[in-house]
Amino acid sequence: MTTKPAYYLTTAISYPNGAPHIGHAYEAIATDALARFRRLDGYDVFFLTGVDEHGLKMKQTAQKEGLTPRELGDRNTPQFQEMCRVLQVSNDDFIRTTEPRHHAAVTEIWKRMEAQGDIYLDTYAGWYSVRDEAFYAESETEVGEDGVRRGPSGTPVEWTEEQTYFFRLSKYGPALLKHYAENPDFILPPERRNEVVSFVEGGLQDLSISRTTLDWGIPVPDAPGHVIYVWVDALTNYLTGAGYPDTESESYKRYWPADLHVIGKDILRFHAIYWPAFLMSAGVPLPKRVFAHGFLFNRGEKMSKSVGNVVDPFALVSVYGVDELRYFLLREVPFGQDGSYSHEAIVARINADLANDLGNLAQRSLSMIAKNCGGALPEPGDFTEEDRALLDLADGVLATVRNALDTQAIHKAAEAIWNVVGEANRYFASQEPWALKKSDPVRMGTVLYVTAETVRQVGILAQALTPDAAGKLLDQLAVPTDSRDFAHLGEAGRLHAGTELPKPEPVFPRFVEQDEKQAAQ
Ligand code: ME8
Repeated sequence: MTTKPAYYLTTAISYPNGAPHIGHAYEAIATDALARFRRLDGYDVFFLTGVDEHGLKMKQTAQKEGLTPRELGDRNTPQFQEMCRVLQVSNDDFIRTTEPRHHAAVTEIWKRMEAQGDIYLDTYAGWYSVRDEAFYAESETEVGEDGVRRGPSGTPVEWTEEQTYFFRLSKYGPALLKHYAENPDFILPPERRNEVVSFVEGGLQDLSISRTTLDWGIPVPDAPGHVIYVWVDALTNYLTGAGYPDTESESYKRYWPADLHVIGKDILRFHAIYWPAFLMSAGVPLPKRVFAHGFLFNRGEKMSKSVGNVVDPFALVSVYGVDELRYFLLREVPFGQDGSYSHEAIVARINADLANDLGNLAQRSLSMIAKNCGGALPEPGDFTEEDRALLDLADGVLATVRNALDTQAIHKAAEAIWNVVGEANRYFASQEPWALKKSDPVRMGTVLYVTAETVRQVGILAQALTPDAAGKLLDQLAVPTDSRDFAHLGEAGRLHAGTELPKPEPVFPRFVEQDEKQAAQ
C-alpha cells in the first residue's frame, strides 16, 4: 500500500462518432501535463480518459454510415486510444461506456436516485439538440434567418415529445448554490463559476433522463422501452473508473471523490450542475473541482503544407513533433481561455523557446564539457554571487509551479520554468565560459557546472510538458531514472562532479520549412 497522497483526475469522454480532433488532443495533453506534474510531485495519480459511445448522436452518425452504433464505436475508439499513445498521454485507464463495468455503475446510480424519490415518470415536450445531446428551454433557443431553430451553442434543435423519466433537478438548486458558496474553487476559472451560479439562481427545471425513441443506451432498470439519457450515463464514467458500484473496493476508497474533472467550457452545465445534483441525490461525495478549459481555433492562417487537415492531431504531430505541439499548446494558451493556433505561432515557439533557448543552452554547455572537461562534469570552484543567484532561482521555481498548478494555471507553470531557461542563457552569455578556457579553467568548470545543474532542474520540471525531450535532456546529464522526480529538485539532487556524460546530442531541432529544406539539399 502506497503512502503517497491519491490524486484522481479525468478528461471528458469523447464521442467517437468521428476521428479525434485538435480539441480532443488539447484536452488530453493538458490533463496529461497536470497528471505528470502530480506524479512527479509524489502523488499516487489515477488518470482516466475514454469514450462516450451511447446516445442519439452516435446512433444517427452510425445510420448515416450504414453501421450499427456499436460498430461505429468499435471502428473509431482505437483512434482515440492511438491519439493518447501518440501524444504521450499517460492515462492509467481508458473507459468505454459500452463496457459491463460501466453498465453496473449507471444502473446503481439510477437506482439510488430513484430510491431517494428523485425520479418520476411524466411527458416531456421540448427542444433537443442531438449535437449537444441536450434539452433546452424554448427561451434559450432562437430561430435564425435560415428558419432553423438553434440552441445557445448554435446547434440545431428538434421538437421532442415523449413519455420519459424525470430527475428532480429543481429540488437541488439551493443545495448546489450552497456548495458553490462554500467551495469557491469547485468551478474554475472564476468567470465560469459566476456563469453557473447565475444560471442556477435563475431556477432549475426538472430534467428528462430517459428516452423511449432510442434503443442505443443502458436500459432503465425495470422499465422496458426506456434507455437512460446519455449524460446520466456519460457522467457516471468517472465513478465507474474509480470502481463504483463497489464502494468497498480499494480503488474506490482510494480515489473517490475525484480531485479534478478537466472539461471544455461547452459542457460545464452538465458537470457543474447536473453531475453534482445526481451525486447528492445518490448520496455519493462530490468531486473536488471542475475546470473548464477554453476552445481552440485555427487562426485560419496557412499551416505547413504537410498539414492537410489542420484539426487532425496526428498530422500536427507528424509535422511539428509531439513535444513541440504539447509545449506550444500548454505555453501559448492561458489554460481556461480560448486560444488559437497557426503555423507561424507554432514555429515561433519551437524555434525561440525550444530550439534556441533550451536546446542551444544545453547543447553549448554540454559540448563544452565534452570538449574541455574530458566528457565528465567539472568540479565547481567557489560559487560567485551570479552562480548562487541562478541556482537559487532554479531551486525556487518548484514553489511557483506548485502555486500555479493549484489552480491549473499550466501556462504559468511553463512560463516560470522557461523564465529559468532565460536567466540561464543570460548567465551563460555574461560569464563567457569559452573565454575562460585558457585564462581560468576552474572558473570555466564552475560556470559549466552551474549551467548543467540548472538544465537538470529545468529538465526535471519540463518532463510534464515535453516528456520525451526532457527525458533525453536528463539522459545527456546522466541523471539516473530514479532521480528525476521533484524530490530531487534543488540541493537534494545536485549533479556530481566527475560523472561521465554521454556524447551530447541536440534535443530540440529547429523547425525548418519544407521549401527551405529542399533549397538546402
Ligand atoms: O462533449 N477546443 O464529447 P465531445 C477545445 N461526450 N476543446 C474542445 C473543442 C475545441 N475546439 N471541441 C471539443 C462530449 N472540445 C461528451 C462529454 S463527459 C462525461 C461527456 C472538448 O467529443 C469538449 O469541450 O464533443 C469536451 O470537453 C471534449 O472535447 C470532448 O468533446
